[in-house]
Amino acid sequence: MEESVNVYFAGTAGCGKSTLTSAFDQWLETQGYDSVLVNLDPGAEALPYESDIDIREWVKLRDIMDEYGLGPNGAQIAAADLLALNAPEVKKVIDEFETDYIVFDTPGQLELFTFRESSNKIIECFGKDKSLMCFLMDPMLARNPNGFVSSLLLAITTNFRLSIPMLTMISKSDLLSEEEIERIQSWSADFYNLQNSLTEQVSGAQNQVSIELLKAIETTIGGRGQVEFVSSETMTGIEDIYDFIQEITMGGEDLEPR
Ligand SMILES: Nc1nc2c(ncn2[C@@H]2O[C@H](COP(=O)(O)OP(=O)(O)O)[C@@H](O)[C@H]2O)c(=O)[nH]1
Ligand SMILES: [Mg+2]
Repeated sequence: MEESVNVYFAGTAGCGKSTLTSAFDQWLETQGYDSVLVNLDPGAEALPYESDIDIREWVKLRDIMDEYGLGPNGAQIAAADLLALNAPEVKKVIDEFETDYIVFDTPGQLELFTFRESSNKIIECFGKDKSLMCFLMDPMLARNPNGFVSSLLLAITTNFRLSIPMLTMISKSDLLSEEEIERIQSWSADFYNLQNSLTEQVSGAQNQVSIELLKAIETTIGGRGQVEFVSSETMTGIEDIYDFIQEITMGGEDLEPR
């Protein structure tokens, strides 16, 4: 039995992770692949899908708030750490499925996934070798040059922290106009265009900061902030996720960050 591929969907709150995790899971099934959907968000109140495995069976935000007398923020942090503690148990359940793909919906707030050491533990426990991530950028943020740079920084930071191959996508692309998409594509293709748009958007000291940041990003990722567009509404770009998985897992390359 081939080891299954783990695909994590991450991004800021409300960027469309849960919806896309479910859309991708369904798309895989229609293509004849077997996939298992895992909810890793202990704070989810209502989910737009029925998961195969739900972390809330082990760790639930509401219960933690009651049990430890914590507010939602403290409980989120406790939950993130409890999640890592329970990961081996969850892994046992995952292993009962014989499947090609495991898709993971991650906690609502990105910082819980990016900045807690527990996420690295979870990814390692579930098997890091065949793991990759789909990082979603919020379209309303990414359509402005300053927001695009900020989102890119978040994506890079996440990749740096978790060090698994990452595909960066603008989510809910159906909400963007054709012009907005073209503009973002031009930034993504050439940072020179991004720098020009930044200069138009802001002035003075903030502009200087933006340009210095851009230079640092350019050095880090070689001048290309390549992004794809995806929409759970129109199913645009769903296949790009699959192609990325193939590229990473079939290419015979080690699963190092790109
Ligand atoms: N127009 C549009 N709305 C979307 C799309 N994906 C998600 N949404 C909406 O965005 C909101 C947040 O989505 P959700 O998946 O819960 O985001 P999460 O917090 O990142 O898990 C919900 O109201 C969704 O219906 C999309 O592709 N297009
Ligand atoms: Mg969600």
